[in-house]
Amino acid sequence: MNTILLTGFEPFAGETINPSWQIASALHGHHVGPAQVVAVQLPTVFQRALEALDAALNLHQPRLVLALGQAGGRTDLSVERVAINVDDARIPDNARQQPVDHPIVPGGPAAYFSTLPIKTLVATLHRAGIPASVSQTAGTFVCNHVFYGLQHRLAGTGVRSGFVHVPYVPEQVRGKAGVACLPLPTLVEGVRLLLDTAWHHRGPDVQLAAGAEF
Ligand code: PCA
Repeated sequence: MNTILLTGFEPFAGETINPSWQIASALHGHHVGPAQVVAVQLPTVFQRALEALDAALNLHQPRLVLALGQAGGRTDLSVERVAINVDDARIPDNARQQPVDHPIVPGGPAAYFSTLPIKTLVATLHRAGIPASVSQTAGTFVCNHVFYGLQHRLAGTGVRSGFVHVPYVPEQVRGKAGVACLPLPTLVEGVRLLLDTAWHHRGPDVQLAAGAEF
């Protein structure tokens, strides 16, 4: 069975929804070529999120994995380039844990790159008129924790994987003046395009300047 694993997180930091899970659940069962999308929700809890991810990897044996997370304040679909080997929580997770400067994998590599064609993904979204960019940091909270754990587990297996941060949806920004959001249907279409492109892409990524000075 050709399976694509698509994960999203439970709400955190006082929110009642998490758009990452709304997107993932909307695409559950969707077909991409011969593959089928399986959506799995991860707890927004250090360690427990990786236990849930491990269970999903073992159960579904996916050929491609995309993890999604909410990044409130971002203005677009942010295709993450790199996961780093540190937990440094500015706020507590949903189990009230707040690790500071803990390695995710003691003795593990400092970082892992996404194994998705990040520039091709951004270019595809731009062609479709959907706001997107390459992000140079996935932060140091539970999203980076899951991204690092995912890349660590799949390193050398040939199974491609990566992480995309998504902005708030409109219902989350009522009363938050000047905070960016995108409509859920735009985000769902964007992630559908990301999965389709990542599944069908072969060979090297395109050369496209998408760096940052700071
Ligand atoms: N975003 C958080 C964790 C869960 C989520 O959706 C993050 O960016 O780390």
